[in-house]
Amino acid sequence: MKYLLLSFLLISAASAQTVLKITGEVSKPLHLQAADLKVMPYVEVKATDRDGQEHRYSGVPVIALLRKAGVTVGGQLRGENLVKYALVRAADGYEVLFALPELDPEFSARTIILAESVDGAALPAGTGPYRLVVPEEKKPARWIREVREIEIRFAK
Ligand SMILES: Nc1nc2c(c(=O)[nH]1)N[C@H]1C(S)=C(S)[C@@H](COP(=O)(O)O)O[C@H]1N2
Ligand SMILES: [Mo]
Repeated sequence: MKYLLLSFLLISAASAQTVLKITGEVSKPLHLQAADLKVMPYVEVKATDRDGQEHRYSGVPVIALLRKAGVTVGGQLRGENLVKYALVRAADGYEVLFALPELDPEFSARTIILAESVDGAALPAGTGPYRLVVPEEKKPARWIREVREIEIRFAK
């Protein structure tokens, strides 16, 4: 009985874990759990991986995450807000940066996603649970694996 209770507590604690933080210049800082991401809009994009093959990735468009956190996108992406950027940080300390217009469909024709699956399967350990997929980028250096945080900052 004691062990049953203990495993129940451990399982609840594990499933309540924050998987992604959105911090910095946002009106609503977010500590999202896997279940919060599951109910967000999902899209599928085709992109060419490092192996030179096209794959189907699915996940949440980064713009949807920014809107949820109250980042100045869409009609608010003008004036001084044009010098804000998103710094994306991974479990291994790797970081990549996007200017906000790169992530906003009013500026950019490509949809950058926080992918959670490739060709219908979950991303492998060391890559997932979430990685960015940046379609039409000639090299995948910004396809950051094991994403943990998106921090919005002012470049001044
Ligand atoms: N977290 C994390 N993501 C990362 C890197 C890294 O070192 N750490 N390297 C990047 C670089 S330089 C490349 S080329 C691609 C390689 O993607 P792959 O692992 O799918 O081959 O991952 C990118 N994402
Ligand atoms: Mo790379």
